[in-house]
Order: sequence, then structure tokens, then C-alpha cells
Amino acid sequence: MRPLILALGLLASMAMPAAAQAPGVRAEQPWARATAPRQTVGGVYVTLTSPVDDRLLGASSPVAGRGEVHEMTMDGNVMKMRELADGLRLPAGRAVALTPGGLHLMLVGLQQPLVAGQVIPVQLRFEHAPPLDLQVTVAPVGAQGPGGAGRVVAKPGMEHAH
Ligand SMILES: [Cu+2]
Repeated sequence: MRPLILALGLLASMAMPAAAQAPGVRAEQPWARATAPRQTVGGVYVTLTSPVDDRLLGASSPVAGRGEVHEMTMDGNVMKMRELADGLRLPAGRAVALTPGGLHLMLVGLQQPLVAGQVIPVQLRFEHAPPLDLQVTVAPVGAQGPGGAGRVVAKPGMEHAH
């Protein structure tokens, strides 16, 4: 009988922490854009899917002072961005894409430029889900997707300027 009791005990101890913790958010293809030497902010892009209603509140990285959730809006014909003070809503089961020109994560106070090919650690913070550690690959300046796919020349007014 003893092996069976041990096995049941093990199952119980494995199941309990999982049940006590909110389910995790899934992140696909995190990437960032390389930055110019004196640029102090950098955009991070990723597609997030949460199994339950949740909220992305912010991010942190050893390469930057802090990470903010931003959205881009048009003010006349000037593209501006602002921080989402209440975070970004992640509706249950729906993929939310953070992309250049749209919603994005912004690393503020870069310690050093982001260099293409580099991989930087970024931790995402949520209202309910446990923090999520990402390995973010840096794509070339002006890249529109991970790995520099669809690279375009940067347009004035579309760059992140704080
Ligand atoms: Cu921004």
C-alpha cells in the first residue's frame, strides 16, 4: 500500500500550487527594435493570449529603467503615444498583438542601445497571472516584424519620441 499512498501524496502536492495560482499568459514571438545611440526608449512587441480576463500592467528589464504599456493615437496627422494608465485589457482566449504603430511595450530609460541580434530579458507584469519572463530578440532599426521582416525606412513622426 505504501507506494500508492506516496504516489497520491505526490499528485496532491503537484496539483495544489497550480490550482492556487492564476493560469499563465502565453507570449508569441517577442521582439524589439534596435535603437539609435542616443535614443532612451525602445519598443517591444509580442502577441499575448490569456486564458482568463486579465490585464497587462507593465514590464521591467535589466536594460531599462522601467517598461510601460503604450498606445498610438492620431492627433490630427501626427502620431502620438500615451501610456495606458490602467494597463492593457487581455480578454479571455483572445490574442492581443502589440505591434509597431499600435499597442506596444516601451522600455524607458535604456542603459545602452538595443543592438540587432541581441536577446534581452523582459519580464511582463499582469493583474492576475504570474509574471512572465520573455527572451526578446532585437531586430534591425525600422523592422516591422521579428527578424527584420518587412523592413522599411523609418518615417518621421512615426518614431517613438518622448
Ligand atoms: Cu511608446
